[in-house]
Amino acid sequence: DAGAPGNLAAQLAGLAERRGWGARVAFHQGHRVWTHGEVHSLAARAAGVLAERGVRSGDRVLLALPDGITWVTAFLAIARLGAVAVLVNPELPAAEHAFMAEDTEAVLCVTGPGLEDRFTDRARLGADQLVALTPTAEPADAHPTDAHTPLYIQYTSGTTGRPKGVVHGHGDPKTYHELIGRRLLRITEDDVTLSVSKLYFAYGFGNAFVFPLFSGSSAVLMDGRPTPAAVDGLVARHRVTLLYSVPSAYAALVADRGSGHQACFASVRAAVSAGEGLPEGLGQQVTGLLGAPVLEQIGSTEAGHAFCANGLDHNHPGTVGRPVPGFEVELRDRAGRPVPDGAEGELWVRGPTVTPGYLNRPEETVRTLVGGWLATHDRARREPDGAYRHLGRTDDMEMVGGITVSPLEVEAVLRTHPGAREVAVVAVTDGRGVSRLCAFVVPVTSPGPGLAEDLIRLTRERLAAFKVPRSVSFVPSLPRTPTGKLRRHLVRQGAW
Ligand code: 3SK
Repeated sequence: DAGAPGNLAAQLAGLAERRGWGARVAFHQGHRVWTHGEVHSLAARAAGVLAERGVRSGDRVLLALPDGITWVTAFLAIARLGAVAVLVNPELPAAEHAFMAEDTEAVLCVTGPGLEDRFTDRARLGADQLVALTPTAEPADAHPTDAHTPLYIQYTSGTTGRPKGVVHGHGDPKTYHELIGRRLLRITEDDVTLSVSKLYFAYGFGNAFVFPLFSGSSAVLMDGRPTPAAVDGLVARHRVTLLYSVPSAYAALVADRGSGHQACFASVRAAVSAGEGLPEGLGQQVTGLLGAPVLEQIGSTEAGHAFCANGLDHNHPGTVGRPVPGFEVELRDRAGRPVPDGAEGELWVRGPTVTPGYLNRPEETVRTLVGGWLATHDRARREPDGAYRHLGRTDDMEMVGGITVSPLEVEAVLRTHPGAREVAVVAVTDGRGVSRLCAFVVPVTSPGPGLAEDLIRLTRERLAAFKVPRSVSFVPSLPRTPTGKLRRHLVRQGAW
């Protein structure tokens, strides 16, 4: 009963008041907590600070802060004024921040620690100044908006290419919560969330900002790296009930803690995995370790949150689940025709929160959004129960010796080796223009002699000869997007 989806900040403040959530904890950060009442009151005053700085409805304000209460109140303050928050990863290089500020014509940049020398060509407000000015500022009124009034912009480069700004409206967060938080995950006031994915990213924004504020529950905000020690320490300390993570972080957790149930995870009632495909074996190990179901889902920045998901009522491991109610999903061939049932195709989705388009990119908008349908560039197959099995990205295929190879198939074999923590297989072209399949492996521990030969032998035993990598390189990490999707083009270029 959040009311008609008008101004998001007003929707949430009104909901918290009507439901009596004022004194309930909304966010934990370090040793501090903030109640729902405190969050909405801080946000109204922070909106006063931004209004004093000249921010008006429709203006774009760039938010380059680490996860924390200041991020939350700054976002709600921008929303309250009817301005548009541009959510950016604070760790990006200066040139990418400059591009995003320019592309959105941001009137103000709210910056975090370490970014003091950024955005020198436009108005800036440091997080510490915002925090200092907020308590004494006059609360600002909520600007009237409707469900389609732009609320926030997130950048996506997908796994390739130049970043594109994706716009979402004031009505979208309520829909994410109704469809996913409430119906599929059955979040209640008593849940405690931990999301490895950060707030500036679509997955983290829904998990740790939208769902807690719409359900009267709480989220643990983590501004550092989600190392296994950080994750299990926070789960145990805050008695986390919902853990949202990505396959590479789950793999690190299992490599560190094993797959036998551990008491520190006793409070977890469900885990969610997204960002890239969760290998079935890893899913089983995570279930063993947490003693809770792992619900895989798939979404995108353009869709706002997940469009296919497993839920507590229906979980089909190895798939990304069924279409989220309200979303339609079609599998199409390259010519855009629907494929026969059971065949592989490209996933197209249509649904209530799909973005109207990219900022300043009419041509890319027309290519990606056709008649209200979004081309996801994911490949999938429909299972008899209506769940979708994710088969990688349309740009995942590699060409070697004139033959197309799915690197995912080779990676799945390499991943079964106990010495391999993460793997990526790509075609690399040598100085003579010859393409060879090469494996890049993050080893579990420092690689002993013979590990590379072992891995090659494994693929030779299980795969056709043309799918066997010609070399194995050990690397400390692989390039990934903030949700853990492999940046295959960077692996191909050897540039990370
Ligand atoms: O990356 C995904 O698959 C995802 C899943 C849920 C919500 C948002 C995103 C981007």
